[in-house]
Amino acid sequence: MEKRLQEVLEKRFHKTLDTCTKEELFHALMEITKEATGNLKRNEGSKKLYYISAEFLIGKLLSNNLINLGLYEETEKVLKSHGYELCEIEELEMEPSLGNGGLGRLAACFLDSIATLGLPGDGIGLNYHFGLFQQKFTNHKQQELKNPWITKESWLNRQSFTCKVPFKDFTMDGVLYDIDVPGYDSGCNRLHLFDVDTIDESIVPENSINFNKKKVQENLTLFLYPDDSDDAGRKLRIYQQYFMVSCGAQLILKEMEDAGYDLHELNNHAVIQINDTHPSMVIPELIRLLTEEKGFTMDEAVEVVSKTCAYTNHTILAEALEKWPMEYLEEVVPNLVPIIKELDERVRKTVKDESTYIIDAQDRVHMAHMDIHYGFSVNGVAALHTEILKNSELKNFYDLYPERFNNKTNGITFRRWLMHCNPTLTRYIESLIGNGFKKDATELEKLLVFENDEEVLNKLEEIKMEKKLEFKEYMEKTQGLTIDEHSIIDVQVKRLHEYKRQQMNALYAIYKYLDIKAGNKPSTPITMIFGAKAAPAYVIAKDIIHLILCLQELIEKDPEVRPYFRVLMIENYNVSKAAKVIPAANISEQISLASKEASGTGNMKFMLNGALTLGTEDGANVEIRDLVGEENIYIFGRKPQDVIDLYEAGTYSSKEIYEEDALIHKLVDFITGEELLAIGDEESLTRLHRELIGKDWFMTLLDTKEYITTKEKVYADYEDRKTWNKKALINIAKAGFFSSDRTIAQYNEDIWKLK
Ligand code: GPQ
Repeated sequence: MEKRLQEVLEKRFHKTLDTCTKEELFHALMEITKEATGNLKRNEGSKKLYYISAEFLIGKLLSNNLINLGLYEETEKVLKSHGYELCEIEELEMEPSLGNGGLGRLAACFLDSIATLGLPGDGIGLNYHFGLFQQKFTNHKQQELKNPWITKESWLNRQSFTCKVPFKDFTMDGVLYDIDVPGYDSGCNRLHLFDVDTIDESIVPENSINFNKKKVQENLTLFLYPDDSDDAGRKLRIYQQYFMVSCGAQLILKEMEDAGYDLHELNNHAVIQINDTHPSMVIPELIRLLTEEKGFTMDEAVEVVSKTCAYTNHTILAEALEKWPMEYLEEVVPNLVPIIKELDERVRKTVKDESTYIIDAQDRVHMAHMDIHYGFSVNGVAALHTEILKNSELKNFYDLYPERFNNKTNGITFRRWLMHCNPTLTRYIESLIGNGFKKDATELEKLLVFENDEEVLNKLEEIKMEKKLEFKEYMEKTQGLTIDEHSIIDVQVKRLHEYKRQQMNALYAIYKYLDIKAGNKPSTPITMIFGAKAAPAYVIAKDIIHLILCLQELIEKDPEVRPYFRVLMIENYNVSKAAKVIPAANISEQISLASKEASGTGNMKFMLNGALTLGTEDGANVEIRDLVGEENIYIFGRKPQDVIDLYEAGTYSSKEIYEEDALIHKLVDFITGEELLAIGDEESLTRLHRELIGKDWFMTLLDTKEYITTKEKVYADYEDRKTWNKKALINIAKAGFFSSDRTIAQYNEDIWKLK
């Protein structure tokens, strides 16, 4: 590595390791990493997976690629001997935020595991020029800025493949950029990101995310998930989705023909995993291409496509289940309309249950319905979620096709979420149980023999302290906030959404603030950390951020409370910030309304790094509990079936709770009390106050009391550090199940069947 680095630095910059700048060093490292990845063998086989997704939240790649290539430690050593830290160099990389949250990060973890398991499988998505907006806090509010990431040199490799995508009024030329995906000690796959050459980044002003949504030729791939609160935004979403699937379908068919396969046997050589409904139009698009260009009859095309496509559902939230008005499709992708109508007709001929039709009475196209009728597999992303799909949300489909339904509990790649983000813990684990866990994560269970070993438990606490100190330094540098490393670190980081109930955690903060004001000082100081972006058009979510930032300000300025209790919000929470805060956490907040969080994946990352979960009986929390046992997790709140029944009955009234419970009344009213109004914006705080009392769609007040009691118990338990550390060790030891290597092995075993 040293020799190659010197060569590249000399050739490109006429510099050496001792004279170059950090930027030059970064570029040399990127070049060497790309070269090493390019030299890997491609994973191959007679059948190939295409994972189509509107999001791939890959995050920074330098360190992870070095780890997977087996070059990380050597590189670190070489840099150190010349006075550099690799972790400083990796800061210079622009972060590709090509996803919103869990779904996009899952796709990135999956790519890593697919490559690592040696399976031939590529990602297909879009090359957004601006990732998810950059978040800035001004006047205790979220401000959105554009988030460019593509620099002259990047991980993108332009390919020669091109294709034409026919929209109603014009055709667009798709071009392809690939990012290599090296497996850990394995072969390599690719992430295919489609783009157009006519995109004009300059139509977006500085410090803004506004643009003319109607100039599709100039804006098609400008933004990830353009604001869809208006018609133009929704249509742009359809433009993007169709562009992605048409390019993807054309690439797939070309690869199949190039390999000499008969397209009538497409399903023997290709499997397409549809990541939620954003890529669902790949089904009618493939049928269109096969019938219009490859001489297939409609029957032949429908049959082979149905045997090739599989669908993953990631949510039961109604607003996230895409239903496109036929009118929009006619305006954007008229080519697909007759095919979608034909697919619907075929359902109507054989199926009585109207609730499963693709086109509904209001002439809307239900994308998930198309996926289920015309795919061979439907999976949920955690055991509970899949059961809810089968028994309530998609019951009518389960009755029709029980054999298609299967569960694939999500997972995370341990390369990023343990080896990269917590090298100290990784090395320590290795010293205890050897390095087999790096290839087979279930070997982490070997740690269980140390559950009463005081030396080991103390060492775990020491490592946690080291990570807290690193996080402290980072927060100081980036936001000027000085965290007390001796405090208990209690973290809720995830997208801001009412169902995730950050507002309930904020109500706890109010409770604690008032309790300390009343003279009850916690024996160990508490630091509550939030990190969350709210969708730019999601008003209440932004109000919740406002509330948290106002609470932060109130407490920071209060010398009576601040030494014991603080509320801090990480600005611009993203993948690299996740990698910094998660290893420092003692408590992992997973407090969604039971039944609403399909899985969650942050919960898995925290557990793996030795934090204890404080959560509801929701998503993968249930499986975490079953693995670690009741005594090593804190579960509270209303049960999923009760919540489903409550919605069904329509009897939930937050107002009743507010009026009958004096404590809750007090906490909610604090939102619009004089302390916060002196800091914040009356309109925003009043709106949130009104929402909680008048609507509270995600039943915050239902669980608030039990949440407070449980959280008090968690903090009290932290005082017995030895027992706490034992619980942490058990959580780490049991995290192996949540390796995405396991998840991908199951997808392959049950759905993809690649060799
Ligand atoms: N999820 Cl439908 C997203 O992040 N975005 C979406 O559009 C949809 C789902 C999440 C889901 O909320 C989490 O519970 C899951 O863990 C995650 O997908 C991955 O399955």
